[in-house]
Amino acid sequence: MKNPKIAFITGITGQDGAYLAQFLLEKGYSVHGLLRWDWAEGTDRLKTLGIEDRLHLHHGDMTDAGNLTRLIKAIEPDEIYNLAALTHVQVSFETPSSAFQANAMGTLNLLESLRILDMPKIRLYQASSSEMFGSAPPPQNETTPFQPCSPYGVSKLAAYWLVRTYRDSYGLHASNGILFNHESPLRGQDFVTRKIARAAVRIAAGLQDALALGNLDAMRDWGHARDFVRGMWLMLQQDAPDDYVLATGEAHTVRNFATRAFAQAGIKLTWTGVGLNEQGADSKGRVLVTLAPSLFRPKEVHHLRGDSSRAREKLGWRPETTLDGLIREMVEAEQGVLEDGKEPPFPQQSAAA
Ligand code: G4F
Repeated sequence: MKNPKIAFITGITGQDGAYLAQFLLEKGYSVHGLLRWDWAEGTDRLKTLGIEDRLHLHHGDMTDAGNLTRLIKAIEPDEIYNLAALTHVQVSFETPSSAFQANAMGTLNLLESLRILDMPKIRLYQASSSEMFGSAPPPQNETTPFQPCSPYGVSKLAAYWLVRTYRDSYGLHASNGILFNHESPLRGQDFVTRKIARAAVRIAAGLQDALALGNLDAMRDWGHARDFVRGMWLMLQQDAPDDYVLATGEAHTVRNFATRAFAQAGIKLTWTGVGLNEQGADSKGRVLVTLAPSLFRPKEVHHLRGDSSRAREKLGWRPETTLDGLIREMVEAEQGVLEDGKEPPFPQQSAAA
């Protein structure tokens, strides 16, 4: 029997890492993952997908170059997916230095390991982000000039350029996936989609009075993480490395997402008021959504809507889950959690989100 391909995933315990590991296992890969020893969420997502026991997990840290080099030498992967990062934009305003260490310096450590080890068969996927576009007007694609608006966006842009520089200088097979927002029931509770889905279900069940949100006017292009990890893999199956946008091409406001999620949970929201006084109420006039100034960011990315024509044409990639399908899955998952009577996993990382 042919030996399986070997994949090494940094950030395997996150939403994307868990779905990617599941996807690669289904393809017959031997999957290794980097596990941060102090990671609070542990392996909850891997357990939820029922794959933890099929993985090879190694303790390590993106900021420890020697550790990364030794691991890559021992694992001898065919493909590396660099998903490890501090991913919360608001948190990156609070801890910009550690965001930069993990996201930019971590990627540099990985690239240097690959250069020093000189293992040319290895293909690298870099998790770049639509946050790099920042205030650039939509639709954004691979040729749109970047205008990041947060320490997170800047750190991801540094990593993006490092990958391109190492690709051009040393011939690495390294590709950037510029991914627009992608969500699922495995999202952390401090990202707006999961926060809304969870609150809608808890309010409908009488377990929570109201939900506080920040900027309702921000527009995001939300897809399903399961669709996006398939795109990551497709990038590494190409003969030549390149950079690709993955997006649904549709953008909606946070307000619109909340309206749909509450409707899925059985509550019809009506919005009244302007600015910080805007609020969402149910048909009995009970105020269920309010705005909190602390949840607004120092600088906001107002409108992200991706043009993924290149990925659709060259990779044959397209998203399969609609926004309503995504919301249904997220709300139903929260309802399932309540029925189980267990506290939901993947807790909040930030007090300010
Ligand atoms: O869910 P979010 O925190 O995601 P954000 O900032 O768009 O970033 C996510 O997607 C990026 C891809 O573009 C990734 F690179 C990044 O790692 C992360 O996965 O916020 C979405 C929008 C923002 O405009 C935010 O200001 O929702 C707005 N928002 C309004 N109220 C809120 C809230 N965001 C959060 N987290 N919590 C709120 O209460």
